[in-house]
Amino acid sequence: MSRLVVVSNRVAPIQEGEATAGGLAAGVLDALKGKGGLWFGWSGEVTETSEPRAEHTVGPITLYTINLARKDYDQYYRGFANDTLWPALHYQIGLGHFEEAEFQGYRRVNDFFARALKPLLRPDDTIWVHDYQLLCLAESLRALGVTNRIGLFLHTPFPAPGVFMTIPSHAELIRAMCGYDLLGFQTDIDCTAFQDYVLRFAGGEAVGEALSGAIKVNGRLVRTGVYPIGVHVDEVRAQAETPVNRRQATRLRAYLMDRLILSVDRLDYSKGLRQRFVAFERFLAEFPAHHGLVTFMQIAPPSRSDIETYQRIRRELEAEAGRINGRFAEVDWVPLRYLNRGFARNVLMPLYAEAQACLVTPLRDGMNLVAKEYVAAQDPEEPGVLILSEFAGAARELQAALLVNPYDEAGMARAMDRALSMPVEEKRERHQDMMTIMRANSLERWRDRFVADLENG
Ligand code: ADQ
Repeated sequence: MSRLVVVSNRVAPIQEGEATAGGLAAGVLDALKGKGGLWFGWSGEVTETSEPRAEHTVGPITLYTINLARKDYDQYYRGFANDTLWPALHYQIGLGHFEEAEFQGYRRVNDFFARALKPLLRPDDTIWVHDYQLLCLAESLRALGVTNRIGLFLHTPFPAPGVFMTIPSHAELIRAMCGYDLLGFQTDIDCTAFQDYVLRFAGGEAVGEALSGAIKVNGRLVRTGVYPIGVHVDEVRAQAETPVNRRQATRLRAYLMDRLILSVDRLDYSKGLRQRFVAFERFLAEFPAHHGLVTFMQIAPPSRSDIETYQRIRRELEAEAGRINGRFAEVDWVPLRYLNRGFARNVLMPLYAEAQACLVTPLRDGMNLVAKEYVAAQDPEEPGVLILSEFAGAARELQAALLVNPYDEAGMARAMDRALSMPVEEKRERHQDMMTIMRANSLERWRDRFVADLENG
């Protein structure tokens, strides 16, 4: 059996026996726990020079981290990855900004990852790379003579070619991505957009049946596929139900009114928070029957706060929250609670279970695991309602949610009213439909299908 080597921008700090964070970290850890293997990435530390830093072992997993120099961090991470690629991948081209030097820094750090990883590799290792920070890593490894199977899973959306082409280095990026053996996407929309670019603009030719996803390009065979990431449904429900967690959530709830609408996001402009706040204001204006009874709680810890666009969205939201509360609050009622910090999963999951509705309305999202966690946390007898953006990857599977367009404030306001007035039978039916799909597309299945396809391709 070949060893699994996972490479991601960050290696999550893990200790043996400790509960781990959600999302990518949980998926990666699961994959590694099953087979054993190596997890390689940046330590999160910025030091004088970029250098290999530490290796330590937790059970069957070896964690290997590297440090980044200030210039590398600025150009690769803060610059090209988060200020050019991230907005373009999320269709926010007006927010992106391109500097050739930052793109060169991105390439330089991908090369550095490859040089630091190569001595650790064995000939039959399978290498699974994660996300938009490392689009060029396979090409860097190939240049060093690495012939192992290398796959990339993109956690973000992949946009339509016309949007991707707004990045001046788009052709070079696509050529580098074609150095992978397998490219995995969250949804058919992302996968088709990538294929469309390669077939129409990069000289690729489809191989085999039209839907096989295999493309011949630059003399190599590249396979593409759709692997929707999921959650551990039973684990989420168990966390939501643990008595001590529940007590904590009930205490939190005691400060709120009868009806709780919850949103949980990283503070990121792709998550549509400003539009959501405005939609909530419209809901309060148009459905006064809920006044005095409803609380909208937005949990959004700052992220990437050393980037200007992120500082701006933070300022905007603070102003909006103040304005909306100023307009509607009463001495005994504050309609909007804006919590600018993260919460541990053992607080978050029971809070999901307590909320009558969850508003997940990104302008674009690769998947959005909050939507799936919310559904998994519900009591099947008395579930809450998921209001979901049609532009979240999760909407491709969770068609039984109340789907909304995040640019349509009136539509979102109506959906809030509908969620709070929905008969319990309808809620149960919708919940059951979503659970059936989520059980089929669990985190285990995502990991097993990707690794099997990469190994057996
Ligand atoms: P993210 O953009 O970070 O991830 P998301 O999928 O919503 O977004 O969340 C990932 C995890 O972070 C979830 O487990 C969630 O519980 C946790 N989380 C989010 N906000 C939190 C908060 N305020 N407090 C505490 N925990 C919070 C990227 C892509 C997504 C894709 C994931 C996984 O942008 O589209 O779903 O990777 O592939």
